[in-house]
Amino acid sequence: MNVPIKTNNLDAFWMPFTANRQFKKNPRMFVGADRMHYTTADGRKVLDGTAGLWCVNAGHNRPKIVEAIRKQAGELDYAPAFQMGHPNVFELASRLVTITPQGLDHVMFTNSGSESVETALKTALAYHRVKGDGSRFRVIGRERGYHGVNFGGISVGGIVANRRMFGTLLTGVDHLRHTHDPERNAFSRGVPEYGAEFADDLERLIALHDASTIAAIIVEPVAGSTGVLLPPKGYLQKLRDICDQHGILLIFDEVITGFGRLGTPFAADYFGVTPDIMVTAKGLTNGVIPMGAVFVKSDIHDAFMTGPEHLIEFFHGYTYSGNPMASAAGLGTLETYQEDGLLTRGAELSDYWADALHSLKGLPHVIDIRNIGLIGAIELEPIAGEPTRRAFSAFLDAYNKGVLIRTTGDIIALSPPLIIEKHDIDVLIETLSGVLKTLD
Ligand code: PXG
Ligand code: PLP
Repeated sequence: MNVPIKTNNLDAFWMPFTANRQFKKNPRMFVGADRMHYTTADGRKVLDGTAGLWCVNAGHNRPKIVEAIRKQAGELDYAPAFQMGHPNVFELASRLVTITPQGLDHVMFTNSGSESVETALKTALAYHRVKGDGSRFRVIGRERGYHGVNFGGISVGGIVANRRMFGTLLTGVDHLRHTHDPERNAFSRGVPEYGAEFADDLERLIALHDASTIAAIIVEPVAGSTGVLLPPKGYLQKLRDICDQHGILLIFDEVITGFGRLGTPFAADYFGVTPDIMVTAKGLTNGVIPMGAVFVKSDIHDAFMTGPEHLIEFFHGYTYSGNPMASAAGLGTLETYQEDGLLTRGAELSDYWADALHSLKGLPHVIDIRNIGLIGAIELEPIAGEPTRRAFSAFLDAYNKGVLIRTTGDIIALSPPLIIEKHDIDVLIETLSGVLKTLD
């Protein structure tokens, strides 16, 4: 039987993290993209102030990436991920570990940030177990943390709306307090001065649970999704020290901060603090083909490499782990980053970026502005009784005025492609200024 295809029916697709009914009444469709701009279905150009969803770090339609994917599709479309290999994934892994912080010398591939988080948590638990330290079964996250949407990730995550519908989640999880302290730190330029002591909250959890039960803690070095919360000066080093003292693994979730976002290859480089496990995705392939990567220190990897050689060392992996198309996109992306110097370009622009953002101080409803590398956030006073409405109006107005921004709660988040030029920053900020001036 032929099923008639009804075109332009928006009903079937249940969109992710979207106000579906609002969208479908008034759809916003992109049909093209090049470098800093999207093209809408009605032919308008929209400046990409968010690098897609924090992932298109090299900008859109980059020839090296496009060509790598085209070529790969015609050569080797898929190879089994388990017990078989293909050259590109080994090349990608080898090249990646030359740019990761020292010691993070082994990498497992996934297909998203969420899967990378699950992989990291499972690796941490299994590591202690293979070392004969199986009583370390707890994982610690942080309030307001975002670690994707799978069960492990929402268990260690701390965004209430992403957790409350989903039952008991993982057991044996606890949370550090978050680091947001607007009374002391509002309108800080870059990393805030106050709050290193928030890391002592880990000591509280250790006193409660005993270190011998804790496998790992996972934090975003800079919390992105919750609305850009920066670590206070000295905070991450303090976490590192406490973890070292107690044999707890430190996991950095660098899904957003990885691949040049802060003006260094990784946030670990920016802060001079190296985790034991580093979770990435997004910028790894410039967002073009889904892929994530989890980097681990050699002693973690080596702890698994025991026993008879014909046996599988770690019972974990995905059908598409390191698949040829994603690996090709990854190689094309790394080449593009290298050619354009994008992993450090943010450092050159970050002062200009900070000045531009902080020029919005004093506009109506603006209660805080935060910046680091090429990330920015503008926090708005919520409309009483109607949280998120004000920022969502700003999002719609900015889109109509030709600029794509992200909002989370009543916070506007910005994270443009790292190829952004000063004149693009001017357009972005001038447009936003116009939006804020007319916002209810
Ligand atoms: N960890 C972190 C730190 C993230 O930011 C994930 C894990 C999950 O990645 P995947 O690929 O499974 O989505 C993320 C993703 C936003 C926004 O604007 C943030 C993310 C994704 C989409 C939108 O807040 N972060
Ligand atoms: N569900 C079923 C029934 C499967 O067979 C598989 C993989 O073989 C999965 C889920 C997991 O899929 P993936 O490896 O793409 O994550």
